[in-house]
Amino acid sequence: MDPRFTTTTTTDDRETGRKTGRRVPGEGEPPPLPVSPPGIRKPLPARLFAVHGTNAETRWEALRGEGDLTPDRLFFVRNHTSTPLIDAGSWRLTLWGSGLRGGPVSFTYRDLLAMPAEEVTAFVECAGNGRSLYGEQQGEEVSGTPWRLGAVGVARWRGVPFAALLGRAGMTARAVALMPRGLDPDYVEGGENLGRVRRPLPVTKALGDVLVAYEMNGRPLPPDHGFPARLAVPGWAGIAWTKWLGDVEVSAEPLESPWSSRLYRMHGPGHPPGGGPPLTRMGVKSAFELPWPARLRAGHGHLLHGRSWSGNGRVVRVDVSDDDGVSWRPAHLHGDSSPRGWVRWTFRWTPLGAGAAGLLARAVDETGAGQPERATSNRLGYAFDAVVRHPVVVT
Ligand SMILES: Nc1nc2c(c(=O)[nH]1)N[C@H]1C(S)=C(S)[C@@H](COP(=O)(O)O)O[C@H]1N2
Ligand SMILES: [Mo]
Repeated sequence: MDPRFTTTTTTDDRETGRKTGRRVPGEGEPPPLPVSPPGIRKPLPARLFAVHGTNAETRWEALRGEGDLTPDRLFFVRNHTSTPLIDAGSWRLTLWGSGLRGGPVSFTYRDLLAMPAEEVTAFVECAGNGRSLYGEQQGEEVSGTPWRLGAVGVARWRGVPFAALLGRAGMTARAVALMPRGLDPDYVEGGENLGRVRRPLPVTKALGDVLVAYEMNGRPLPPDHGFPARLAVPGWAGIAWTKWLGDVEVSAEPLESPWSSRLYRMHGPGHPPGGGPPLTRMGVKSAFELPWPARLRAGHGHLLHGRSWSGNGRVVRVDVSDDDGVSWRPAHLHGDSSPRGWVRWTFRWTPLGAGAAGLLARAVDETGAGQPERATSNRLGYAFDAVVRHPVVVT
């Protein structure tokens, strides 16, 4: 038995989601007990978030009435372990490795703030967003955090172009791989210690539109989102967006980690042995700002709201169906989709009879990519990009 619990009884307080310890008279001070979920610092009211282990998923109905940017208080959190509290004064970002002209080069928080900054409005989305739909819609068993569609958020990120930091650190033409690494605790999976979260980033992407971001929506990054600095990798899966960035290996040789060699690849029938290529760009998705299931009155006109986004660029068209995809009507797009963010849309719908119904939305982006009827099966449930049937109860 865990020795921390030998002198206390533990009750699960369902109101607060906290574990509370009661002292046994005559014993020593009770040790600090874990909160639920362990390691996320911001409040996670059940109205706004669904908690899955160490992660918190945004409820789509909570985005109703919000603008293009997802506020921090609604932004999903995907933590392999827990949010570290980092002192910006003593923090250093160190670049090192065989791809640099000289030895390691460190930057302070003040160094970053003093460098020329850029901003990008972009979504960050977990590669596993929509994973539970593999089961719900396709009857496939997959493993991983059972997100619905709330592992995505859009923010305005401000920071230093990664290219500028690599230049200052003396990256040479021999560099072929980068390995950004977080300062959060080691990740242990099935008894195996995989070390700190790290995943190779191709030099070509790093020299493109990647920022070492220190602001989110005009404020310093909140602790849960990577304070003091994280990568912003527009269009790419969240795993590339290293939070609590501590160091970057710059290598003249290719690099790999469990997050590139095994995780974040498509495995299973139809994929190469060992998995497909590392996942990078996210596909096209759409979601309604409605509870799951939604309850709507029959015979009333409802103005439905939703959002669509794509890792390839702007969303140019969204259609909605209330008859399981037999017929489609265009949604009204509000404003121009930002190329790296999402587009908001509305659709007027008057359900006729009471009973169970479904609403489908599908988007097309500027490259012509759309949303298929079925997503590509894979054992770890990544990259669910199919049209989602949002369940509705008409009353
Ligand atoms: N250091 C570190 N960086 C990380 C992670 C992590 O656990 N540790 N999770 C990654 C994953 S899988 C995702 S989807 C995004 C989530 O970003 P958010 O928590 O700010 O929404 O952060 C990425 N960066
Ligand atoms: Mo993720």
